[in-house]
Amino acid sequence: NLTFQRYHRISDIYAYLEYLVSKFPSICSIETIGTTIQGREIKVLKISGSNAKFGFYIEGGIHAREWVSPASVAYIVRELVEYRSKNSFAENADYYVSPVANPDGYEFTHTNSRLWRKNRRDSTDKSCPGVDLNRNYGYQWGGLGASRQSCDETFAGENSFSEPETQAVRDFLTKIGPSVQAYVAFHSYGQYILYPYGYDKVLAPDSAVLQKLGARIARNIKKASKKKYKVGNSAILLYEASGIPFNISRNLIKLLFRTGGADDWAKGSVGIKYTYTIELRDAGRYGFLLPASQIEATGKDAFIAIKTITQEIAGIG
Ligand code: 0X9
Ligand code: ZN
Repeated sequence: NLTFQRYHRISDIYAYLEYLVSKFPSICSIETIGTTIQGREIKVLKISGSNAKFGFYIEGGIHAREWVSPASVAYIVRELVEYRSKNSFAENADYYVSPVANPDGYEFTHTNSRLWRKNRRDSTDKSCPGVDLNRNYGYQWGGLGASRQSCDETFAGENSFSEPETQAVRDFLTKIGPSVQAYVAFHSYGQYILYPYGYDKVLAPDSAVLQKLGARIARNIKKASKKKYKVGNSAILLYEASGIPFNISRNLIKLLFRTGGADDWAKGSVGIKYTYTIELRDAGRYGFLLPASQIEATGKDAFIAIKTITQEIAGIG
């Protein structure tokens, strides 16, 4: 079992998944979808619905330092499995849950450097390791907002899908295929519900639907916790949030778009209709260093998002 009173190492999180499989073998199974550069497994927990009509992919921890993301995804898993009887909406979907999409980076933030973001790829000159996995996906890869320099926090990698961590997700989603109708990536921080695209200020198909559903998620969270989440297109909303005026130099604009994101790929290449990136708590006071006392409440926000999206797709909202 897992406590939500503190942040956990990856071994604890994986042990919790294994525990669920042993205790609930009829609904839970684990697939190792890949291996990281340092040899760690990338695991996906499948939670099967008795009346499943679609697949729902949930990703946490692609950015190493955003600790509340894997913690909140683990919280979601507990609700969907251990408290299943009071969450009957979950029978409508098969959930595929990847709590730690960047295991090497996540462990590095525990052992070496708390604010590390990227994976642990060695750079060619060895001085600046790490690729930003959320700039390494193959939709509009290598454009604005993704660096070609290995020392940068947003280094996109040598090529799209150059990293085993992004290859694993690509191959797995390609394999499970068109049944997947929802993709949610949890990040922190800022309290934003973002929908594609992020590579430029352009709207993806179904944007009106995503805006409306996003607003419903935000309303449900506010009802439950009083916390405010802003909803909008990724590029436009984050641009506005930066407070930078629109008539600025191309140099600055470059910093505001973000190409090669997992969400843009899920939407643009795979065609997953309900694709969101959700930036969890807080709004900026503690940022990445969110106290563990806020894990439960933040996990609840994340769970409300999963519940609201499932209900919408299943037509039981
Ligand atoms: O920049 C990111 O990767 C995400 N923000 S974070 O502060 N957690 O790093 C936002 C990603 C939004 N999606 C795209 N821009 N594609
Ligand atoms: Zn992030």
